[in-house]
Amino acid sequence: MQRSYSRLLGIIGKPNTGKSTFFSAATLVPVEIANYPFTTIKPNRGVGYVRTPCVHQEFQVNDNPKNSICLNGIRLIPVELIDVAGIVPGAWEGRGLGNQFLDEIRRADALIHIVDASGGTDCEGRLCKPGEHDPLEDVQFLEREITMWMATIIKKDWQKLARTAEAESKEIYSMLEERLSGLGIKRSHIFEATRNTSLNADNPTSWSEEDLLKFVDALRRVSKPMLIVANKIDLPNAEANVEHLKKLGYTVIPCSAEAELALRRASEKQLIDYTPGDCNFKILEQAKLSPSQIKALETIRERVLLKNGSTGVQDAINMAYFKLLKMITVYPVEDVEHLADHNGKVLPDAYLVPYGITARQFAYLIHTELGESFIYAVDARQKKKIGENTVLRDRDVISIVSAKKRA
Ligand SMILES: Nc1nc2c(ncn2[C@@H]2O[C@H](COP(=O)(O)OP(=O)(O)OP(=O)(O)O)[C@@H](O)[C@H]2O)c(=O)[nH]1
Ligand SMILES: [Mg+2]
Repeated sequence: MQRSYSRLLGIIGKPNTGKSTFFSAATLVPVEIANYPFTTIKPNRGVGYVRTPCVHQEFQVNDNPKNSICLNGIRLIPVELIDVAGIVPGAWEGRGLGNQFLDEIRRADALIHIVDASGGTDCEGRLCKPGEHDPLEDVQFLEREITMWMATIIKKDWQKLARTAEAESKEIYSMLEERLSGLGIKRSHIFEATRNTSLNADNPTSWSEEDLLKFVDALRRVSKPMLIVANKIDLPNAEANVEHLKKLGYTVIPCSAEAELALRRASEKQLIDYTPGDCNFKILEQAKLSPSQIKALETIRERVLLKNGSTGVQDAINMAYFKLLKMITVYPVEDVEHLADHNGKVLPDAYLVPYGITARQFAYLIHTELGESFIYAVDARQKKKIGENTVLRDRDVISIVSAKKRA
């Protein structure tokens, strides 16, 4: 059986910030996009890509990608995204479309918070005078919404849980893990949150209401790490708002989801040469573009790409995977000489795996049987045997030698 380390990225934010535009730009799934709140009601799920330089150039071979795509030396590895309805202040208590929509992000491993950086939408996503609304308010309210939603779930039978843990000398970690598994929260998250708040896990009945909320907030940070994407960077006022957020210490990715969507669509029709995440594009079919389309593309080049280095959509997905979720890419092969699988396909797969994974854990990921019969692995770059406990590095090319077969 093949195990999976796949992760789900949740695209969230107040209504009308460009969540569905971002989702559609990343996945090319056609979805409803409109300039008013609550355009999206039912969540959209789709596949986007993480971008990483492919190792085939370094090894000077031609590759035959199978589980991913290789475009102009760039490996694009599929990842799952979910775009949900807008969240408004008080959603945890049922306001707007309420709890049901917070519930959609239960399974998300990391969150991409899309903010309207132009300040042209109020706290509920209604259009207002451009620049009138401060996006800082959105950043702060959303964190609180998620914390309060989690707190409501945890508080339900907290007293009973804490008392039982103490009376039966059970670990609060395992009890909470069971209680919170539906939220995608793992034991390691609970452990880290307790440590970060210096609360006494042996005596949970002594935690005050404030302690509990502090704990839940820490739990949110570790179990649903969040990235701020400052969307609509192409509009006036956006740049100043991004600078303000950065000055306050927030990590913010300037973004124009609309620009990325236009570029991806033009590239799909082979009108331009553009790989997601590129800092520029080349027009291929000038004759097939109308003067207004050319003007729109040139505006994107000038106002977005040349100013910010990219549209920001790909940077956000990469940052979520590589920084927030601390994933790396590893290429499994069977034949180290030719970097091929048993069908002779060169560098067919690129796996996204958590940083810290060992050679043997990686073998288990490919197949349980391969993990069980693991003898050693070979690092194709160094042409060197590595043991089961060797921690793999980003962009490693690895062959597993097992008692049954090679991978
Ligand atoms: N200028 C500009 N407009 C954008 C950008 N991204 C999205 N928009 C516009 O913002 C409006 C809302 O976009 P949606 O993608 O529907 O926003 P949403 O956050 O999914 O909205 P709800 O589903 O209602 O919560 C639309 O008019 C988009 O065209 C951008 O990068 N720049
Ligand atoms: Mg939407």
